[in-house]
Amino acid sequence: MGITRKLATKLISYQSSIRHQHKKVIMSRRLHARRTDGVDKNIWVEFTQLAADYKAVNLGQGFPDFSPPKFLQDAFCEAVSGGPQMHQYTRAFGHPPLVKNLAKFFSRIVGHEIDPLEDVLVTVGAYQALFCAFQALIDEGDEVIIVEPFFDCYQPMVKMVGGKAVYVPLRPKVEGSTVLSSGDWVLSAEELASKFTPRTKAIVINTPNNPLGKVYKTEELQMIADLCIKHDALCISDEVYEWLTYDGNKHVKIASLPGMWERTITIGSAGKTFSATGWKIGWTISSEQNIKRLKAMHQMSVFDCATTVQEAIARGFEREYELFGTPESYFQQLPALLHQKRNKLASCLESVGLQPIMPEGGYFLIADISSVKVDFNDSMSAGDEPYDFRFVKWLTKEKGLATIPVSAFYSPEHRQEFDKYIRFCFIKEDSTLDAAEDILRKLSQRQ
Ligand code: IK2
Repeated sequence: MGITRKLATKLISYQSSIRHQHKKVIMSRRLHARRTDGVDKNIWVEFTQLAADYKAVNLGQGFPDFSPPKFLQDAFCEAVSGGPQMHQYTRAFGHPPLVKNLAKFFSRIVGHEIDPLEDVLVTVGAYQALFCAFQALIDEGDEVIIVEPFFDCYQPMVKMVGGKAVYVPLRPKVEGSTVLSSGDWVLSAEELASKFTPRTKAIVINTPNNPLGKVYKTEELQMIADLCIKHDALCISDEVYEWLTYDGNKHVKIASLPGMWERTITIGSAGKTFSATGWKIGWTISSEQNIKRLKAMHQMSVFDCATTVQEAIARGFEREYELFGTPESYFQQLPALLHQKRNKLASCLESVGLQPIMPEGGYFLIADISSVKVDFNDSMSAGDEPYDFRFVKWLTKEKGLATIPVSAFYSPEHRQEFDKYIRFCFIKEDSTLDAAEDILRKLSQRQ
């Protein structure tokens, strides 16, 4: 008995010393890559979960709560029953019918003959297009100018390749009274010019802009183009909301300006174009020498995208090519629908004292929350979280309305200046917008 106990004690101490040594090995080596440091937090993960947890009326993340158009759903069903090849791998850089139709469609718009096989790359949403662009074109030490407010992933994607993000904000030009339109938010030509250095590799722009809804005018794009040409820099142009413009504002592609085709990487999204964000298909269009580099990244990560979905989107573009500029075109119908929804939400916000900034494009609207006085309870005033983050959490948890804090679209340097705005997504059924309106009215009555 004595011997058994002794043996057992020895065994336990041996096991514990092995565990200790194993732990020491783990602790003494860094078993992860540095590029993942500091990029773990993500507003979409956090706030989408919060909206779901509290079953809130969701005007947060940017997706429609209605189905894509019937012609697209039909195209998808036809693709699914279109034979065995529809269920197998397709060409790595884009399903042939899709790249052909994208090239045909956008050649007409850019005014440049786009080669479907050399100048187009199909990706897993615009998100992967952005990832490939930064990975393929930015080196360690390169500077990348990012216009604020910006879609939040640009900054961590630049960081991951060892690049340095340099920020330049769109600022409201306050002439006289209040700023009412996203068009009043402008870049200072001098400030932008001062950001270009010999290390500048690229500038990232987003038009129509998320979250502000600004649609860049030709003169503004020309000013950016002139600087890119002068400093031999690239322009990564995120145009996922290109069809969604209002009040006569027109989307202009910077790639169509003289001297910009070779140095612009234009990024688009089928999810945003056809109200099918879950399909996760995007693309980049650029000159062959740029796309060749992006293709290398794509083939080393994703390789190719889902065949059936690409086939359906190809048919969607084929239809839009035929109907372009007519009232039957989805690219006319969707902005017409969203125009009404934008106005509905804006007038509700205005009537409850949340000053909206009227977006010229996209499907988001930002509003000033300064007039709402909130006494956050202790659990919501934790740490040094920006005011708008605390406000959005309070609105979701206590009032059942999910939105997105606007300071998340700014660099840490400028976040404080813009934490009095929150973002509402208006590509929602009218019943969802009505439910949001009820909540906002009750909120204004308690003030
Ligand atoms: N670029 C911009 C400017 C986007 O807005 C998005 C999608 N954003 O949706 C989240 C939100 O803002 O609520 C993307 C790129 C990514 O597009 P895709 O869905 O095609 O990957």
